[in-house]
Amino acid sequence: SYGPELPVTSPLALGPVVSPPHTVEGFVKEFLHELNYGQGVALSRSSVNDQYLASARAVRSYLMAQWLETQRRQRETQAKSVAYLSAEYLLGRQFDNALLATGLTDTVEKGLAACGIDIDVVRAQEIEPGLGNGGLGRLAACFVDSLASMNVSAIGYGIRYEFGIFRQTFVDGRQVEQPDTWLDLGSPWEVAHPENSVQVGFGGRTETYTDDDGVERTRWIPDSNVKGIPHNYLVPGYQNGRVNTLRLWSAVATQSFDLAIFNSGDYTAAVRAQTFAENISKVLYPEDSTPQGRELRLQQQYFFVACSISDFLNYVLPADFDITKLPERIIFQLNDTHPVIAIPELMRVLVDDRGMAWDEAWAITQQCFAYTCHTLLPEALEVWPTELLGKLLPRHLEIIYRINDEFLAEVRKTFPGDELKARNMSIIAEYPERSVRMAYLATVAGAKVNGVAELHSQLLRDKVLPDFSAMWPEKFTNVTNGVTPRRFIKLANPLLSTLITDTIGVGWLNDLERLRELEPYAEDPEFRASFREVKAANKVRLRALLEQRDGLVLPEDAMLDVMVKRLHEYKRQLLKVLHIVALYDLVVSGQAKIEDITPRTFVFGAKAAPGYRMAKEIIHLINRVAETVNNDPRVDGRLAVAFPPNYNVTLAETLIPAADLSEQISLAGKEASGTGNMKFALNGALTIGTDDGANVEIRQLVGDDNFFLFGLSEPQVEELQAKGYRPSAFYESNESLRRAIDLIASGAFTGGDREAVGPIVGDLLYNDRFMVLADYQSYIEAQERVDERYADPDAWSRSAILNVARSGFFSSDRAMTDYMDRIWHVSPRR
Ligand code: 475
Repeated sequence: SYGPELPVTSPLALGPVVSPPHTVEGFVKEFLHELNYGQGVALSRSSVNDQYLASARAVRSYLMAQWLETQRRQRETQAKSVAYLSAEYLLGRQFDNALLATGLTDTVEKGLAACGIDIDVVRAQEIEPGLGNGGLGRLAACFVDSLASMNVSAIGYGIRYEFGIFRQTFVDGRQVEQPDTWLDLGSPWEVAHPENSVQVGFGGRTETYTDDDGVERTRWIPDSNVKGIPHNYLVPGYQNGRVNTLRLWSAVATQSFDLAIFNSGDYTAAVRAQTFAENISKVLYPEDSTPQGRELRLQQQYFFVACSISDFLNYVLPADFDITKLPERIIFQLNDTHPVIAIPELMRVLVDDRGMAWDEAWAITQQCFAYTCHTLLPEALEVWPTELLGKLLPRHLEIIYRINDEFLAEVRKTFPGDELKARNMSIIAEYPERSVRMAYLATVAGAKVNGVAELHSQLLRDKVLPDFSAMWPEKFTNVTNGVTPRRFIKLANPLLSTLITDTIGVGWLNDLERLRELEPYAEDPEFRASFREVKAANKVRLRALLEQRDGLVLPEDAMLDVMVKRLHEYKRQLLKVLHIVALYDLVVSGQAKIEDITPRTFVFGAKAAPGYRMAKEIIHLINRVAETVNNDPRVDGRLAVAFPPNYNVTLAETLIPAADLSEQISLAGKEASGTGNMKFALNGALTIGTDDGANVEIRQLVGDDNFFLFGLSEPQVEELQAKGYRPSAFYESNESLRRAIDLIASGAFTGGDREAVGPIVGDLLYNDRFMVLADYQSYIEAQERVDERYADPDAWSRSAILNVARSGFFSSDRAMTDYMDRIWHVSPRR
């Protein structure tokens, strides 16, 4: 609780909040203050880590002033806000982003230099918060950046995992995971508020009782509690003075709970309880797209949404807020099904805690949530066994049953006599075990449901949720993903940014459609030359990084052909491998002269879920192929394969700007959107890709001439599937494909070991769920068109420039505008 009202303006007429002056001297003072009094070291004795922590805290002070002001304005206006609920935020490093947002880059560089410190050394000290797996987590980070940059009142809620996504190492070419100890050297960007902790219950039972007005009510009596401690991360808008909040929760044991057990004399049980609580925010589940239904995962999900709802209702909203007006003040956006348990939680709070009638609470709840789906793979759609859910959250299961009963009554009214329809649409599945379909719950409760690219949204409507879209066509919409141009153009590619600004002036970074103004320069030889120089310099920068980071030495002056994304069979890293092996085979079999092969360096970056066997085999194969190709004198360095371990946001920022060719080669209909594809196009790489996810829209925008399309379309995939797909037929009828597979199968890359490649070869020939073999020939032909275009530097540059000029649509600012218009019905502050 707070004390008496204090003045908004601080004494001595210093203004509402006192920010350090935006001068070199102002920064140095703040920096030394943090170093001497925060870290407790003298400059002369300070370590790089001390210097990093002190610089970060000094920069944070500038943000903090704006953050306080942003919050004051929000309290004043009480405008409708967006609460983004996401189990993952793949933030990337904070330091440069904070400098860019505050416009302090030069000031800080000079200030540190005055202290004898190289800003690059300080930069390199930061370990990125990797609190996400891949696309979904990075999307959340882009969205909170855009919301702040567009001056939208928004708050992000999530989990402060003590260990983020594992650090990937390779031992004998195989992936070995190491814990991500990102907090070990200090976490200068967060502000913890243990005094604002929230208590969350688990387990126990429910009971009914009659309240003072004689009304029958239900209450939940949990058998354990944990405490959520909020950690605020500041999310600065791009040079607009707004700083939003990202609030991440960490779990600790509650005192009362401990005491009860301690008093019972069972010390070890008490310590176990502590462990139970602290396990909840211990580690990010490293499964991307194929989550396992683990109890701890459900605990994590409930933990963070219960904390977030409580925080919003009891702390963010004013104490006298009329809760029936909730939809006028908030929309909770559900980032996939991970936070969907928030729906019964809000119902529980409204009905059980606040005494609201069920129907009124339901009407409110239905206006407060919207759901984004990020997948089409059936194995990625979350279901929770009712047994597990009921044990952990008995009251929530009751609420879900009631929601389902009322929903099914509506279904039976809409489709009279169609009991099959009711069974198909039921939130509760009966087979193979009774469980809750979280996507259905989100669809029933949500005001809107969206997919993340046009094709994906269409397939979501037609294939995943057809009955729902028939019942509520207006519920369904699309918002194509986007990426933040601040991080992925301005910070990642400073040379290109300067070239753009020199050409079209300032202002494009928060109005990315203005990149269109570059179109005429595609025909300008001078501009094309400058554009090529930028790409060449970015390759030099990448070479230096990979040599220093991993001891990898890339050849100079080769086409850089990049495939970076999570390792998954549907993304088809194997198709890329087959291409490399086929080229290698051409060389070593003497079918082609090495001089006739376009020099290419293939770069992979990919983590595999630790339990995903086949993905790990593919990683091993890539490393083996790399070893063989790179060390074969016949290849003479004209083909090279690099697989730097531990691909993350930080590496992406150097890798993507250097790329010539972007590999987006998933089987059509499987990649919901992709967002890496957008980053590459915006940085002037050409895409070789299937008609899948947002590739479809990239191709439409950049034009067929500037995109290398190949492969089956989604309807063709369906057709082939329906008539019976036999991969071995493709193997038998295609010589190049047969030779490539045979070469792998022969053990040529595994030191003669055929068993090591058995699972991969066997799967390709007899299963090939993602139709690698069916798309092989088309892919090889598209790669030949790539070589042809690349042989003409002017033609290539023209296409690359047009990719940049026509990809402004893929700014996450545009995505936010679409969410605001189609889903949230909020507008930016002026
Ligand atoms: C899609 N992650 C991309 C991206 O919309 C799309 C799932 C379960 C548990 C943990 N993480 C996940 C995803 O499903 C995921 O990242 N999906 C991706 O979302 C953003 O661009 O096509 O695969």
